[in-house]
Amino acid sequence: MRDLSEIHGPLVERNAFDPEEYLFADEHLAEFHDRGFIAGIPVLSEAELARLRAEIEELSDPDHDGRELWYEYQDLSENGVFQGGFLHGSGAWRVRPGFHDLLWNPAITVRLRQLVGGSVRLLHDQVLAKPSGQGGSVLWHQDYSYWRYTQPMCHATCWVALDDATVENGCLQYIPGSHRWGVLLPQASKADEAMDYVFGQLTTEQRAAFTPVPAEVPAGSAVFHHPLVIHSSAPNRSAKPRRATTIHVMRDGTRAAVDLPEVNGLPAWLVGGAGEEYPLVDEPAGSPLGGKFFPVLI
Ligand SMILES: O=C(O)CCC(=O)C(=O)O
Repeated sequence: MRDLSEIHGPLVERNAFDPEEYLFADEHLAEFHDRGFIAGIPVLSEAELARLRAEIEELSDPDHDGRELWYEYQDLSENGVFQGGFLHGSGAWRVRPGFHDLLWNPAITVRLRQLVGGSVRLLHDQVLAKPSGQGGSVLWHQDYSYWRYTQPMCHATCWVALDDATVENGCLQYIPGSHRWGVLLPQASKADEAMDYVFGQLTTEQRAAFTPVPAEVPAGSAVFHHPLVIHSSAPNRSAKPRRATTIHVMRDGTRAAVDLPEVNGLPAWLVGGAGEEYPLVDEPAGSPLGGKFFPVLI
């Protein structure tokens, strides 16, 4: 099938829009800066939601058309970095038109531009689907601890609920204010080491302030979060699925810490080069990120 990452812009042309319509109000921005996230922002129409749900259904079949285009794909039988059954993939925008066009949804891009303070480039997307009664957990982590290969840190994430996300089905949980605690090392890979990993890097005051807050949001709405806010999600213990997709972006002009070779035609960053601990420096040695896999979204 056609690789949709060749097309930088929506496949289905959108009506002209007024950015003012989507901008965060001052009090929302203040909440984001205070807590490191803001939850429950409507971003999808009913038609977009239905389309993404239908596409995720197709993508859950490991033999789907376009399987070879994903950056990473773990079906439910693989544990990968997640615990228990979990469909996880990165690169859905290359594989299905709904996920492709979601990247240019102004209800998302206008707000991301506001958060990163300039023109926005895709870093990568993710599909995260926890089936009913078995879907796995995501351990406490900061996103930027995996993204040190992109510098400086001017990143933001939009996580979009494709089902109502609740405590019971494993919604995101955040530690408000933890985006001010600095950059942690990448996450431990085993659940029983996860708290040691986080707590081992925190001060006594930070440990005392480690109070998770669930971000329950309705289907079709989003949570926007800061690259340093500590978050996790618990297994899906409900009788319903918890499907979501996430868009991670960086400000245009972000550079690679160092240039890495390609792996199977993809920048090595996108296929597992992420766990390295690149030192944060004023002048990264690598090139500005751009080209086929890092389109400008707004
Ligand atoms: O969907 C989830 O459960 C985890 C998502 C996440 O960690 C993220 O979007 O940064």
